[in-house]
Amino acid sequence: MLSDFRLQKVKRVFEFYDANGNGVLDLDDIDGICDHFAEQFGWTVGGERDSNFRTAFTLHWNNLIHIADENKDGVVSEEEFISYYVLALANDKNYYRFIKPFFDDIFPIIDSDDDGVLSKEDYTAFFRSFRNSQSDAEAAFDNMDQNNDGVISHYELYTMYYHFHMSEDENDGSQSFYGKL
Ligand SMILES: [Ca+2]
Ligand SMILES: [Ca+2]
Ligand SMILES: [Ca+2]
Ligand SMILES: [Ca+2]
Repeated sequence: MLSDFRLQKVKRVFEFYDANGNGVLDLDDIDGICDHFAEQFGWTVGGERDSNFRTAFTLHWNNLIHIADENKDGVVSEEEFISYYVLALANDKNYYRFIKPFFDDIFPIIDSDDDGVLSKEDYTAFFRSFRNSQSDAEAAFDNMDQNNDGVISHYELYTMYYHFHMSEDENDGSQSFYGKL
Protein backbone atom coordinates (compact mmCIF):
# COMPACT_ATOMS: atom_id res chain seq x y z
CA MET A 1 0.00 0.00 0.00
CA LEU A 2 0.99 3.60 -0.55
CA SER A 3 0.49 6.41 1.93
CA ASP A 4 -2.15 9.03 1.12
CA PHE A 5 0.60 11.45 0.16
CA ARG A 6 2.22 9.06 -2.29
CA LEU A 7 -1.18 8.06 -3.64
CA GLN A 8 -1.91 11.71 -4.33
CA LYS A 9 1.31 11.90 -6.37
CA VAL A 10 0.40 8.78 -8.37
CA LYS A 11 -3.00 10.30 -9.12
CA ARG A 12 -1.24 13.40 -10.42
CA VAL A 13 0.70 11.21 -12.89
CA PHE A 14 -2.53 9.53 -13.98
CA GLU A 15 -4.11 12.92 -14.55
CA PHE A 16 -1.17 13.94 -16.75
CA TYR A 17 -1.32 10.70 -18.75
CA ASP A 18 -5.06 10.95 -19.28
CA ALA A 19 -4.58 13.73 -21.82
CA ASN A 20 -8.08 13.53 -23.29
CA GLY A 21 -9.63 13.52 -19.82
CA ASN A 22 -11.93 10.53 -20.36
CA GLY A 23 -10.90 8.89 -17.09
CA VAL A 24 -8.87 6.00 -18.58
CA LEU A 25 -5.48 5.72 -20.29
CA ASP A 26 -6.10 4.86 -23.92
CA LEU A 27 -4.30 5.08 -27.27
CA ASP A 28 -5.75 8.50 -28.00
CA ASP A 29 -3.90 9.93 -24.99
CA ILE A 30 -0.54 9.15 -26.64
CA ASP A 31 -1.13 11.54 -29.52
CA GLY A 32 -2.42 14.21 -27.18
CA ILE A 33 0.68 13.98 -24.98
CA CYS A 34 3.15 13.76 -27.89
CA ASP A 35 1.52 16.64 -29.75
CA HIS A 36 1.70 18.75 -26.63
CA PHE A 37 5.41 17.97 -26.11
CA ALA A 38 6.15 18.83 -29.74
CA GLU A 39 4.29 22.10 -29.38
CA GLN A 40 6.01 23.12 -26.13
CA PHE A 41 9.50 22.25 -27.44
CA GLY A 42 8.84 23.65 -30.89
CA TRP A 43 9.67 20.31 -32.53
CA THR A 44 8.68 19.83 -36.14
CA VAL A 45 6.09 17.06 -36.24
CA GLY A 46 7.78 14.14 -38.00
CA GLY A 47 11.25 15.59 -37.32
CA GLU A 48 13.95 13.74 -35.42
CA ARG A 49 13.17 14.81 -31.82
CA ASP A 50 9.45 14.48 -32.37
CA SER A 51 9.81 10.99 -33.87
CA ASN A 52 12.22 9.86 -31.14
CA PHE A 53 9.86 11.12 -28.49
CA ARG A 54 6.84 9.41 -30.04
CA THR A 55 8.74 6.13 -30.36
CA ALA A 56 9.96 6.25 -26.76
CA PHE A 57 6.61 7.30 -25.40
CA THR A 58 4.64 4.71 -27.36
CA LEU A 59 6.99 1.98 -26.18
CA HIS A 60 6.55 3.13 -22.61
CA TRP A 61 2.79 3.27 -23.06
CA ASN A 62 2.60 -0.22 -24.50
CA ASN A 63 4.63 -1.58 -21.59
CA LEU A 64 2.36 0.21 -19.18
CA ILE A 65 -0.81 -1.13 -20.76
CA HIS A 66 0.66 -4.61 -21.01
CA ILE A 67 1.40 -4.73 -17.28
CA ALA A 68 -1.33 -2.52 -15.81
CA ASP A 69 -4.40 -3.49 -17.85
CA GLU A 70 -5.57 -6.26 -15.56
CA ASN A 71 -8.99 -6.84 -17.09
CA LYS A 72 -7.53 -6.73 -20.63
CA ASP A 73 -10.02 -4.26 -22.03
CA GLY A 74 -7.24 -2.31 -23.75
CA VAL A 75 -7.38 0.71 -21.46
CA VAL A 76 -5.98 1.44 -18.00
CA SER A 77 -8.44 2.66 -15.41
CA GLU A 78 -7.29 4.77 -12.48
CA GLU A 79 -7.73 1.77 -10.22
CA GLU A 80 -5.53 -0.39 -12.47
CA PHE A 81 -2.98 2.38 -12.69
CA ILE A 82 -2.79 2.66 -8.92
CA SER A 83 -2.39 -1.12 -8.52
CA TYR A 84 0.46 -1.01 -11.00
CA TYR A 85 2.15 1.85 -9.14
CA VAL A 86 1.76 0.08 -5.80
CA LEU A 87 3.87 -2.68 -7.34
CA ALA A 88 6.26 -0.41 -9.24
CA LEU A 89 6.97 1.74 -6.19
CA ALA A 90 7.09 -1.06 -3.64
CA ASN A 91 10.89 -0.88 -3.38
CA ASP A 92 13.96 0.55 -5.11
CA LYS A 93 14.45 -2.53 -7.22
CA ASN A 94 10.99 -2.16 -8.75
CA TYR A 95 11.41 1.58 -9.17
CA TYR A 96 14.60 1.04 -11.18
CA ARG A 97 12.95 -1.66 -13.21
CA PHE A 98 9.55 -0.09 -13.96
CA ILE A 99 9.76 3.68 -13.52
CA LYS A 100 13.29 4.97 -14.13
CA PRO A 101 13.88 3.55 -17.66
CA PHE A 102 11.28 5.86 -19.14
CA PHE A 103 13.35 8.81 -18.10
CA ASP A 104 16.56 7.34 -19.49
CA ASP A 105 14.85 7.39 -22.88
CA ILE A 106 13.30 10.83 -22.54
CA PHE A 107 16.23 12.81 -21.12
CA PRO A 108 18.42 12.80 -24.27
CA ILE A 109 15.43 13.84 -26.38
CA ILE A 110 14.53 16.87 -24.30
CA ASP A 111 18.18 17.94 -23.98
CA SER A 112 18.02 20.07 -27.13
CA ASP A 113 21.74 20.79 -27.51
CA ASP A 114 22.91 17.35 -26.32
CA ASP A 115 25.26 18.71 -23.66
CA GLY A 116 23.92 16.45 -20.90
CA VAL A 117 22.15 19.19 -18.90
CA LEU A 118 18.77 20.88 -19.35
CA SER A 119 18.75 24.60 -20.02
CA LYS A 120 16.05 26.70 -18.41
CA GLU A 121 14.31 26.80 -21.78
CA ASP A 122 14.28 23.01 -22.14
CA TYR A 123 13.27 22.39 -18.57
CA THR A 124 10.39 24.88 -18.64
CA ALA A 125 9.17 23.43 -21.97
CA PHE A 126 9.30 20.00 -20.34
CA PHE A 127 7.33 21.19 -17.34
CA ARG A 128 4.76 22.97 -19.48
CA SER A 129 4.35 19.71 -21.37
CA PHE A 130 2.59 18.34 -18.28
CA ARG A 131 -0.04 20.99 -19.00
CA ASN A 132 1.36 23.52 -16.53
CA SER A 133 1.72 27.28 -16.94
CA GLN A 134 4.95 29.12 -17.75
CA SER A 135 4.96 30.80 -14.33
CA ASP A 136 4.63 27.43 -12.58
CA ALA A 137 7.41 26.12 -14.85
CA GLU A 138 9.72 28.94 -13.82
CA ALA A 139 8.99 28.36 -10.15
CA ALA A 140 9.66 24.63 -10.67
CA PHE A 141 12.95 25.45 -12.37
CA ASP A 142 14.16 27.49 -9.40
CA ASN A 143 13.17 24.69 -7.10
CA MET A 144 14.82 22.03 -9.26
CA ASP A 145 18.09 23.89 -9.81
CA GLN A 146 19.42 23.02 -6.38
CA ASN A 147 22.97 24.29 -6.91
CA ASN A 148 21.78 27.47 -8.65
CA ASP A 149 24.03 27.12 -11.67
CA GLY A 150 21.23 27.97 -14.11
CA VAL A 151 20.86 24.48 -15.60
CA ILE A 152 19.25 21.23 -14.51
CA SER A 153 21.78 18.43 -14.33
CA HIS A 154 21.00 14.80 -14.88
CA TYR A 155 21.62 14.30 -11.17
CA GLU A 156 19.22 17.07 -10.12
CA LEU A 157 16.44 15.78 -12.33
CA TYR A 158 16.87 12.14 -11.40
CA THR A 159 17.03 12.92 -7.70
CA MET A 160 13.74 14.78 -7.87
CA TYR A 161 12.18 12.10 -10.05
CA TYR A 162 13.21 9.44 -7.55
CA HIS A 163 11.93 11.43 -4.58
CA PHE A 164 8.67 12.27 -6.32
CA HIS A 165 7.97 8.55 -6.59
CA MET A 166 9.54 7.23 -3.41
CA SER A 167 9.65 9.97 -0.78
CA GLU A 168 7.23 10.68 2.06
CA ASP A 169 8.81 14.10 2.58
CA GLU A 170 6.27 16.81 1.80
CA ASN A 171 8.87 19.58 2.03
CA ASP A 172 11.66 18.56 -0.33
CA GLY A 173 10.04 20.14 -3.40
CA SER A 174 9.87 16.89 -5.34
CA GLN A 175 6.11 16.52 -4.96
CA SER A 176 5.73 19.20 -7.66
CA PHE A 177 7.65 17.21 -10.26
CA TYR A 178 4.62 17.00 -12.54
CA GLY A 179 3.05 20.21 -11.29
CA LYS A 180 1.16 21.27 -8.19
CA LEU A 181 -0.62 18.47 -6.36
CA1 LIG B 1 -7.75 9.00 -21.73
CA1 LIG C 1 -8.34 -2.18 -18.13
CA1 LIG D 1 21.27 20.93 -22.82
CA1 LIG E 1 21.78 22.96 -11.42
